[in-house]
Amino acid sequence: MDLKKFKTRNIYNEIEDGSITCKSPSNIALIKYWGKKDIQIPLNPSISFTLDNCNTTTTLTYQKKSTNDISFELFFDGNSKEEFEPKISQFFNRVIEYVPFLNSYHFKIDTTNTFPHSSGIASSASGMSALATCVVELEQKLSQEMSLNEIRRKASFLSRLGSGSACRSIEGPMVLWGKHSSIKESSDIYGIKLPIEINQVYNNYQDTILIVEKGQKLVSSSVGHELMNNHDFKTQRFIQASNRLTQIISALESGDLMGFIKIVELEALTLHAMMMSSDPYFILMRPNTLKIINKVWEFRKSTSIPVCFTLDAGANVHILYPKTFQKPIDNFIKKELLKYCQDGQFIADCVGEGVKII
Ligand code: 2P0
Repeated sequence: MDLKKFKTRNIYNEIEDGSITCKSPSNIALIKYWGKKDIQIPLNPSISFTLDNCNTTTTLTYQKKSTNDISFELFFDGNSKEEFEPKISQFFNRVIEYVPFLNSYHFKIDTTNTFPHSSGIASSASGMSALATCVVELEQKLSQEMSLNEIRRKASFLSRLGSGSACRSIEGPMVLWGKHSSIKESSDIYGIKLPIEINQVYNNYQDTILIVEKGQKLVSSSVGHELMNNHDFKTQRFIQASNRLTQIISALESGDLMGFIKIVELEALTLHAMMMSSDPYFILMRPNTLKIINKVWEFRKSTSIPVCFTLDAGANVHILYPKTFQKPIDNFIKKELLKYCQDGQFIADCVGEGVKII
């Protein structure tokens, strides 16, 4: 693997201080990443929709210093957040060999999310991709050597070192991360905009996120990934994910919504089946997660509206559908599903275009 191209080359500009602000979205995987090796190398390729409304805005303020070490302070919604510091520290330590100029600055990181921290929506994808993009923008100010494509690649590459799924948040509307035989540009070390002609039925796809359970989940994704290493179904699961990726690409190109729905729901249930059959085993779905799934199936059967669900590593349910069906689905959600959400909470989101410099 050629990692040299991700190292900072020349620094031309002397910059004392300043700030950079980036806004980066979360993403929802359709083919799931569950299992990794080494430093954030996925054991199977994954595909995601980039989201739009669930995002993190991060301002990175930098000030030149004389010592040569990593130095930062972190503020979340204006308050100092020590509990998030280890994850940021780990990020800086992993990326420093690619962006050694970070050692010459003290950083203040100010971050806010559009979604509530305790809503059960993972903030690592949007948070880490926003921070990584700020870092790459600073490099560009110092060196002015990268093309837009190189900036995106490097932002995705560094994001991955912070959190695997974060590397899928740089671009939109769909991103592929992980080597797959049918797409030669695909890579294990960064995400790429899915290089296929996506059928227009997927334009402006909607994702209503039903908050079944707020708060911290009982088992972290890192532990879940780790448990795949000795999982009984490991070999078959990674082959299956690659095969499903081939199938979903075909459904995305042809506009075969029923084929798309089948793979998306299978992937969601397989992800949770992996958790339920690992050692130790665990369940992140809640009774209301299952009630919602059954209601979605009943509604789809009785109306033939192409709505489906997917799940993240938690109890919340993402309801996915084409924009054309917004009205009947809004009614369905309001009448039949919100009662299963904690405090009736949900987030109306849709596919988006990735990170933005503000
Ligand atoms: C995904 N998830 O593809 C899968 C499906 C959750 C369910 O990637 O350890 O926070 O930082 O690489 O990216 C969540 O795991 O894990 C995740 P790390 P990450 O979106």
